[in-house]
Amino acid sequence: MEDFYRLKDTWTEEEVDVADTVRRFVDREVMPHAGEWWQAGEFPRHLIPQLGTLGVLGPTLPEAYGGSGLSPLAYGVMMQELERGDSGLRSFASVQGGLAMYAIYRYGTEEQKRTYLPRMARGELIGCFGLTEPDAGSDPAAMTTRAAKDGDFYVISGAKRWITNGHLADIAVIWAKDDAGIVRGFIVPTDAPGFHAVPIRTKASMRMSATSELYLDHVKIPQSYQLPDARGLGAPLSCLTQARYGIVWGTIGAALDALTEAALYAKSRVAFGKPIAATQLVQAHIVDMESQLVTMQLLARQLGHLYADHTLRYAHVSLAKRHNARAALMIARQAREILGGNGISTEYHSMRHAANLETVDTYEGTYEIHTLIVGRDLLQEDAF
Ligand code: TGC
Ligand code: FAD
Repeated sequence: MEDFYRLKDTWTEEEVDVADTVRRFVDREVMPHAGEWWQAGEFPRHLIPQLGTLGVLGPTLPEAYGGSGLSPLAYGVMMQELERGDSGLRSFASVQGGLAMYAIYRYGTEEQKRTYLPRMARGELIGCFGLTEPDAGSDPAAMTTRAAKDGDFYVISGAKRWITNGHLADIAVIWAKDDAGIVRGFIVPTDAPGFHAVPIRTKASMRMSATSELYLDHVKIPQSYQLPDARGLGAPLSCLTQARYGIVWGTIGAALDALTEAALYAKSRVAFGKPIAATQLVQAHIVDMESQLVTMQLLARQLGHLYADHTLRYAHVSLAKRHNARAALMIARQAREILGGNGISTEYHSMRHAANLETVDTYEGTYEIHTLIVGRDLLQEDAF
């Protein structure tokens, strides 16, 4: 069920090793407590040093910057194993590695890379990525946060919303328009005067993840905190491509956990004198779920090959993110249904995954936005 098409036969030794290591960690440290942490609405901060030691924070970066130069496929299976535990755990790693660290790696100076990246890889320094604003989510070009030049300083003012890791972070990568209206990136220490992070406590999804509003009230930072090579919206959008790639893989983990739970439950739950697994309608659900899962796995694997071959385009990532987030959500909802009344309890995992996947379907570009990205690529017509 987990590997119906025997894709693991093609895994490299590196992929097998990282998957086993992360799987053991998640089974031991996360699975027994995931429901409880999710209910409490808190990110398990005590796991952060262990996540650093496991090597899941920025693993594709070169060793000089604290990474381990992992292949895109090995990185993918790592994200899959994390999200088998909880989407919030994978989100922590995606934002730290795929967004905040990648932004510094791709657009920062050598000094910025050496100052921040190794400590971020070890989990000693936490980062967040502030692009979305209260009135600019799908359309980040409409952002109103401003970075005004003031001698050798920038003064940043504005608000960001829905920022993962926001109130855990030591540094925030903030995207703001400069005096010429060009989007630029800045490394903002979260203890700078005028910077406030406020947790969002009303979530019915992603409850194990820290999500925040960020307020920047005339936050004055030296020019040396600017990411000099980031000019224009393409810079933050290129970071999104990295994190979206991780989501394509991560969603497989959540879907797999839900499907496995539903299949086990169906075999042991008796109704009308026989296991519900022996009814045609439950089998139809399970086969639909497996069919979706296999499609997700094949998409992710080929996406990984395109990445490794340097032929990956962002529309490829959009199609796979759109498909896999929605397919995982459908699988988790069906799993919840098979579990009946028990399915709504966090003693089981499927409802927690389904609730989380509502966010995953929305963040990093909604289903509709990815439809329009792929539509534009295929038809060369902009329909936003
Ligand atoms: P558009 O003209 O399309 O693009 C501007 C420039 O950027 C380039 N570009 C990309 N480059 C790399 N990767 C991508 N994904 C790119 N998308 C666009 C593009 O080629 C262009 O370059 P150039 O050289 O021609 O200037 O800009 P637009 O304003 O029309 O916007 C297009 C649109 C709607 C696709 C874009 O705004 C978009 O993707 N919107 C969705 C916003 C989004 O996904 N936000 C996510 C915030 S972060 C988050 O959710 C973290 S969740 C936590 C976790 O990951 O776990
Ligand atoms: P809107 O853009 O207001 O969209 C509302 C609806 O309108 C959606 O269904 C959308 O698909 C639809 N829509 C919009 N435009 C069109 C169109 N042209 N055609 C058809 N339909 C359209 N952002 C960050 O910067 N950093 C983070 O770390 C981060 N973490 C997040 C964590 C969580 C838990 C959540 C929920 C969000 C996070 N986000 C983060 C923000 C996320 O990326 C945005 O919520 C997402 O991009 C959608 O933006 P929005 O919420 O403003 O929705």
